[in-house]
Amino acid sequence: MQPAETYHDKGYYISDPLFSASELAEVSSLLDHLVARAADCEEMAKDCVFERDQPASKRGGVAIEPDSKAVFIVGDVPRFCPQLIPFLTDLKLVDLVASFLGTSDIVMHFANLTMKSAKIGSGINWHRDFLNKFICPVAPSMVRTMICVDGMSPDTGATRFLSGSHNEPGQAASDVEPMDDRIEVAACSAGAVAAIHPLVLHCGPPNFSPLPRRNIVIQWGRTDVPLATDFKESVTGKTIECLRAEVNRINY
Ligand SMILES: O=C(O)CCC(=O)C(=O)O
Repeated sequence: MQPAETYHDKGYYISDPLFSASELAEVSSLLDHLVARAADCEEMAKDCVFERDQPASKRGGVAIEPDSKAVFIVGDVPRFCPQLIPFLTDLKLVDLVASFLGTSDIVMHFANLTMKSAKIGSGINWHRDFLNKFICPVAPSMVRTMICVDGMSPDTGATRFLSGSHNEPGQAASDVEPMDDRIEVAACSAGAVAAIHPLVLHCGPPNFSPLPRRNIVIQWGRTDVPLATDFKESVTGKTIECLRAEVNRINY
């Protein structure tokens, strides 16, 4: 099956690794610096969600220090780390997105780091990405991709999908049975890309393992479908060409 067929059939797709070991080492080091700055940079902290602010119920009741600097989400990563943009706009990734959206006229909506820190990384409840109140198009013609920098395993809190639920509007997130045999675990190697259909139900358990699980989540949309929301990140509505040109200007 072609990636787009799997994506439309199951509501998600997991690729083989798209990034080489040296590319991943560079991304990993950029993320280490980003996360280290997050807690102490006031400007960045405004765009972050910290583990200390998440309810303990999202990590199985495990308590953490009130001054813990562990981040759950770093928002607008291209703004705080433009060196990541060449990876976020990698042609192999962009080609996949174009095949899922049925057009190469695509724009980025946002990009964040969703990090499940070692031992205390919060889980994510069952949900659909469309509708959302953050950055959302008027129709469900968007896709979220995740660059799985560390890969994902059941132990590190791999995303779980209710396969086929993008075609079942009547299936409520709150009614998913834990033993439903349509639940599939998106285990993957470091450097793989996971794509999430806007209507598929997905969730993820906490990360109690000694290893971090870092995913760069990028939401993409079609150029011809406007946003229904007002909020904007630095990349919102920008094409690949525009984003790459900005990086070239910075490097020049
Ligand atoms: O990080 C994950 O495992 C999933 C992220 C997610 O659920 C989302 O961005 O909608």
